[in-house]
Amino acid sequence: MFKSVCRICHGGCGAILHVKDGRVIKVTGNPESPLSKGWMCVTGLHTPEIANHPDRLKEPLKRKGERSGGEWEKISWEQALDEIASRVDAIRKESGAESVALGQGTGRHHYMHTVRFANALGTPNWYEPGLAQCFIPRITVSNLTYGGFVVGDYYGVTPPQCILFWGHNPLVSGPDGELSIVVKRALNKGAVGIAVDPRRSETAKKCSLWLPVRPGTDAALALAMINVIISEEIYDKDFVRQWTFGFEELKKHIVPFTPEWAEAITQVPSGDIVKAARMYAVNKPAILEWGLGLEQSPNSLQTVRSIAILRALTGNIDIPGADILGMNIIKGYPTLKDKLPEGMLKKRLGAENFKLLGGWRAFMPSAHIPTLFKAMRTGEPYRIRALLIFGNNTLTTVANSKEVYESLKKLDLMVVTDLFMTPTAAMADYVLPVAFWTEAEQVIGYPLVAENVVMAQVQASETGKCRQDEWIMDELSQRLKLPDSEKTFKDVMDYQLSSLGITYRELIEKVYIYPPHEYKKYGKNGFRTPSKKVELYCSQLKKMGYDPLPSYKEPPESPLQSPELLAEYPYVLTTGSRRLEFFHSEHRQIKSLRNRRPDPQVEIHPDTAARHGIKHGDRVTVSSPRGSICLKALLTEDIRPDVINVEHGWWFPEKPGPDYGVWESNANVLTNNAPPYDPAFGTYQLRGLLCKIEKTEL
Ligand SMILES: Nc1nc2c(c(=O)[nH]1)N[C@H]1C(S)=C(S)[C@@H](COP(=O)(O)OP(=O)(O)OC[C@H]3O[C@@H](n4cnc5c(=O)[nH]c(N)nc54)[C@H](O)[C@@H]3O)O[C@H]1N2
Ligand SMILES: Nc1nc2c(c(=O)[nH]1)N[C@H]1C(S)=C(S)[C@@H](COP(=O)(O)OP(=O)(O)OC[C@H]3O[C@@H](n4cnc5c(=O)[nH]c(N)nc54)[C@H](O)[C@@H]3O)O[C@H]1N2
Ligand code: SF4
Ligand SMILES: [Mo]
Repeated sequence: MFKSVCRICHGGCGAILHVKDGRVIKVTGNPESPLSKGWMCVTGLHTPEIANHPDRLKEPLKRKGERSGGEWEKISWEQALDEIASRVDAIRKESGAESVALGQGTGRHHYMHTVRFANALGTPNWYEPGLAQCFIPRITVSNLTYGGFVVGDYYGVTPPQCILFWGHNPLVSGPDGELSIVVKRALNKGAVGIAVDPRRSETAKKCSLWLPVRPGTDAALALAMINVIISEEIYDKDFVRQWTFGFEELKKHIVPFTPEWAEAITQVPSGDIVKAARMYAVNKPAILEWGLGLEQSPNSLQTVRSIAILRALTGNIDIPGADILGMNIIKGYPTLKDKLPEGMLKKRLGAENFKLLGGWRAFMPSAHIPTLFKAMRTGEPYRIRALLIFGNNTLTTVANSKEVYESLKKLDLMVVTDLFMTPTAAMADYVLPVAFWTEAEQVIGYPLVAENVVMAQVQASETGKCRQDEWIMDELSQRLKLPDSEKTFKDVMDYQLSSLGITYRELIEKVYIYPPHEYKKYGKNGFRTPSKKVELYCSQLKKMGYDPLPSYKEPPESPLQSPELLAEYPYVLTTGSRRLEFFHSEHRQIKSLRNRRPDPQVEIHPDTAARHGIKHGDRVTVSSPRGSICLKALLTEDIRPDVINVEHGWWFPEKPGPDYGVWESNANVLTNNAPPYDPAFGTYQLRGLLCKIEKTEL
């Protein structure tokens, strides 16, 4: 029996692993966990089925014959690592380290190690499919506005009185800073809920007020709420006076953004906007749960900023039962950023344009995905020759999959590490088998970025020759003689814990480190911003040439902005709303999970469906200017009649490779990676696009 922490998603549920002959046979929730208290979700409880799945990759594979030909040779780790290292070495010597790019998936255990590996390798070009589309706008805006990242305080003695869910559905997507179970408990205990979402999501159903916003117009709604809170003087006057910077500028700026102005843009009745503003401002303490609804449109900076200001006006920062600033009790990951040669900062693809994604002031500087993939495809501004992907199903999770495919085809060297063969891995030259969470070691600070609780993930089982990603990177670093390659990920774990005076082995004994939360930390030294206050007017943005006060901008592809497309594509497309059973493109091969949700679904309002003769369960073709896919109709009144909601991440492991049906129902065949992007983050548009629907002719 091993006590560990589930890492299938970003959560960190305490888990007890029951092991026999080196295999996990059962998993149960660990009641000792201060976060999950014995609870685990349906996917977590299927850990043994995932860990022991017969399709798990078990040995390193080398391509035989043509790319995507589907023929593989099993090779040893020694051979795989020697050959990959020598090919990377040759490419970096011929074309510069920048021509070797690294890719990775969302928030995995090896996340920061990949950044470290990129810096040591001397390449500025690494990416992750979230970042500009996920979390980086929230983290960066929090840092700029409050000087640190905030998370909901569900664990203290004071319960929240109100929770405002903005473009976020934590009852399903829970572990993205908070666990669904604690959110559900807070709502059940009487916190009043408000949901801003074009769908009446699972979370919205538990709220007393639902604002069905037109996708992509959230900034207008937030500006109007700021207008109401200021003009009705229901802001926290003491907090605003003592702890905010730029209130007078904001007050002047906000005058035109009335609820009536916002109603015309968002299509939310002005009366409901006023009601929401009052509910959030008056019911204190309040938590504001924000999510992807805000980050997947090209006005992500100002949208997230406008919403961040609501917390500050109401003083809901770092007080019990509100949004609290993280404690960061372990040392920051040593990413070796000083090892990246200076000239390389300039070469980072997209950095010059998108300063808060790739520039030196960015929270975690990375390459801009559309610019990187264009470089792969066209050689402009320079060629990307090699791509090493540590767990990202690029063909399903990056916008405009067909262009992604064309880009990957141009590579001289492509390496993918994964648990399973995927349509992306099938294009690689080498596919390396990685350890599942039950097979890997990690120090986990949770909630993500805030790190108020520290936990140990332990190796409890083994599968074939699978090794954890960090080990693979360390082995390559040693072969390439990279700086600091003598220190392995195990040394890094001990370094991180040195702030607590313990080692990883000692953390395993303790299971959890959970110091009491210190509220109102700003009372001592102020907020960690240039003015030491919450920046309603953001001086740092101003310095970088961005608007210091938030504003609204219509998304580039929308019924108002692109009327020329409207005749052919009359509906608004959103993609990606999460499902309990799947993590992005994962788990389609896990029978028990797939049986609960066998087909990719498109949510359509019954009135809209009737116009096209579509019935519940029919096959429907959804098309955008980029392409068409086919899904099963789920008719529901819980969605705006003009909105079509498509699941993302679909491919069919049961269909033949190398494609595994990836072109049939993959939402990113529809999405757009073309400019304009958010000017600070380079965010592309995954929601609020235009589409049409028709019944599929069989
Ligand atoms: N249209 C649309 N597209 C989206 C989104 C959307 O809402 N709409 N959401 C975006 C967001 S927010 C995100 S974060 C991304 C997520 O995008 P990805 O990170 O690509 O998503 P996954 O499918 O979870 O993971 C990719 C692969 O990682 C493998 N994997 C799992 N664990 C490990 C591990 O420990 N090591 C390695 N090497 N591999 C592992 C899985 O088997 C899977 O094949 O998708 C983005 N794409
Ligand atoms: N089970 C499961 N859990 C997950 C994941 C998963 O794949 N599966 N993925 C994880 C990851 S990486 C992430 S980033 C999180 C994401 O978690 P969330 O932030 O909750 O993201 P979604 O569920 O994609 O979208 C949230 C809501 O945004 C709404 N929405 C769509 N467009 C708009 C809009 O323009 N404005 C507003 N206001 N709302 C809009 C959708 O209808 C949806 O209900 O979930 C994490 N948790
Ligand atoms: S919520 Fe995430 S961490 Fe928790 S059990 Fe489910 S998959 Fe695992
Ligand atoms: Mo994400």
